[in-house]
Amino acid sequence: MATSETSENKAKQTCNELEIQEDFTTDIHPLYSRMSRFTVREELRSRPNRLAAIILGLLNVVFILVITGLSVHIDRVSETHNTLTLNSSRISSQLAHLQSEHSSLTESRKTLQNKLDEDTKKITSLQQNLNTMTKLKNDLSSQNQNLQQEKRKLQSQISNLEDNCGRCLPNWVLMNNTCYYFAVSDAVLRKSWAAGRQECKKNGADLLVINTKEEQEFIVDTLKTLRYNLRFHYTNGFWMGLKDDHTEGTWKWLNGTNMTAGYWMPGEPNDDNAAEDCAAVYPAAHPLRAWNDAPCSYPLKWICEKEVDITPHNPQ
Ligand code: MMA
Ligand code: CA
Repeated sequence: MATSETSENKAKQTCNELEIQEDFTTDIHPLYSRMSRFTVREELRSRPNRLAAIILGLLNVVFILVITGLSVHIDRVSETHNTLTLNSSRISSQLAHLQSEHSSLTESRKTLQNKLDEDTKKITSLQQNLNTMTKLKNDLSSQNQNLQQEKRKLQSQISNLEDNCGRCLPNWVLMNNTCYYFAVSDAVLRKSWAAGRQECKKNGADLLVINTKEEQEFIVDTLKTLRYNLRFHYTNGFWMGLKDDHTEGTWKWLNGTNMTAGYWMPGEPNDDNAAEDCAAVYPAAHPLRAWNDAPCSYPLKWICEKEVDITPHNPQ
C-alpha cells in the first residue's frame, strides 16, 4: 500500500513539472510548443506502463535476487550433499572394514577357544597323571619304608643266627649271653602259664624274667620282628615268669625277686574278676607299656630264657 501511494505521488509530481514546463515553453516557438504538448500527452498516457515496467523491473530484481539466493542455497545443499555422500561412502567402507575385522576376530576367538578347550583337557589329564604319580610315589615310598624295616629285621636275624651258632638251640635267640625262645610259630599251640613253663623246662630253661628296661625293649622288639605284630588281644600275649598268686598285688619273678619296674599297659594290672595272677607280655606299640595280668589257666603263648650253653662258640 505504501509503495502504490508513493508511485501515485511521484506521478502527480511529474504531471506538475510537465505543466510548468508547458507554461514555460509558450514563449518559445509555436511549432515547438505544439510538439511539446503532443509529447507530454503521450507521456501522460504511458505513465501506467512505466509504473508497470518499474514494478516489473523491481519484481525482476527481486526474482533475480531470489533465484540467486536459491542458486547459492542449492549450491550449498549440493556441496553438503556431496560431503555427506563422501562421508557416507567412507563410513560404508569403514563399516565393511570393521565387519571384516569383526568376522576375522570372531574366527580367531573360535580358534583360541578351541585351543583353550584342548589345553584345559590336557591340563586336566596332566593333573590326573600327576595325582596317579603322586599316589604311586607315596605307595612306593611306603613300600620302601616297609622293605627297609624288613631289611633291618632280617639283618638282625642274620646277626642273631650268626651269634647263636653253637651257643643257643635252633630257633632260639641270643642276647647278652642269654638264649630266648619265643613260641611264635602257628604250629605251637597256646597253653596255660604252668604248661608253658613246662615247655621251657623241657629245654633246660624257664619262663622269661625281665631284669632291665633294655631287656624289656629287646623282648617287645623281637616279638614284633618275629612278625607277631598283631593288634592287641589278650590271647596274643606271651607268658612271663611273673605272678602275684602268693599275695595279691605283690608281683614276684620266678627267681624270687620282687618286681620293681613294671611295664604294664594302661589300666593294668587290674586283676580282672579277681582271677588274674599271671603276667604276660604283648607285642605292644609302646614297648614300655606292654604287660597285662591274665588268669593263669588261660591258653597263651610263652617266652623261655636260659643262660648260654657252656659250649664255646667256634665259628668256622
Ligand atoms: C581285658 C582286660 C584285661 C584282662 C583281659 C582278660 C581284653 O582285655 O580286662 O585286663 O586281662 O580282658 O580277661
Ligand atoms: Ca589284666
